[in-house]
Amino acid sequence: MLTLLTFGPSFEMPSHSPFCVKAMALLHLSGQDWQPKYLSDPRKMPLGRLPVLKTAEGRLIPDSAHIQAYLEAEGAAFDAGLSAQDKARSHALIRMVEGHLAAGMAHDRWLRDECWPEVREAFFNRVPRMMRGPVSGMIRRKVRAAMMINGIAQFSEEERLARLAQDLETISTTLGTGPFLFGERPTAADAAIAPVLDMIRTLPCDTGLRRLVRGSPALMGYIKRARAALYPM
Ligand SMILES: N[C@@H](CCC(=O)N[C@@H](CS)C(=O)NCC(=O)O)C(=O)O
Repeated sequence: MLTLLTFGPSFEMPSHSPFCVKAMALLHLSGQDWQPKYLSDPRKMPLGRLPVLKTAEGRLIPDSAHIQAYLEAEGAAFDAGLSAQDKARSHALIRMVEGHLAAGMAHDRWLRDECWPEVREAFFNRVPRMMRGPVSGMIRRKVRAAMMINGIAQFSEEERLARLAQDLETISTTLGTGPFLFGERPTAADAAIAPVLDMIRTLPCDTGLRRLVRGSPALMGYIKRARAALYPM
């Protein structure tokens, strides 16, 4: 039995990390037997992050892309039937969403004062109440610094939203009439991308980014299909 070391559920999602939900979706699609093990502190993990897959032999595999490669080596064919051109588009889309759109979602979770109280309670609920304020405040300061370095927090609200809207339009255009990004059945791109859209949909406060996703019938329909196919809860 495989064990996925993952952050726990929050905001209608099976984990608060999009990379953990991606790994869950890949495991679900692979048909392998697996179970989640919830952690809140990844510092002792091989890369200091989650998700990490623990194999039946006890090997630890960090990073959702390495987990995907492991499952493929074990026989999963997430992108079966895709042309070389579609595989290239899939790769570029995943990089766009994991490198940019996910940062926009994380920006709204961590840096918006209207969202922060609910995010803090959801993400730090294992920290004793007395310590929750200082611990979460320290981590929030680190996240803010990282988002300035990344650049996502440097833009005005209008500029940031315009850039994120281009990502959403790219996803909608690729989706076309669907049902999934590359046709009739979900592929690795859906496993990586749908959780990020779903996390924008379930942001705990009203943001411009959330309004863009909720205001798109195409994206909302896609998220609903992807939830049912990839991480039924
Ligand atoms: N490239 C990694 C990214 C994983 C990642 O960044 N995980 C974040 C949560 S979304 C993490 O564990 N950060 C450390 C922390 O929260 O302490 C993957 O695809 O798995």
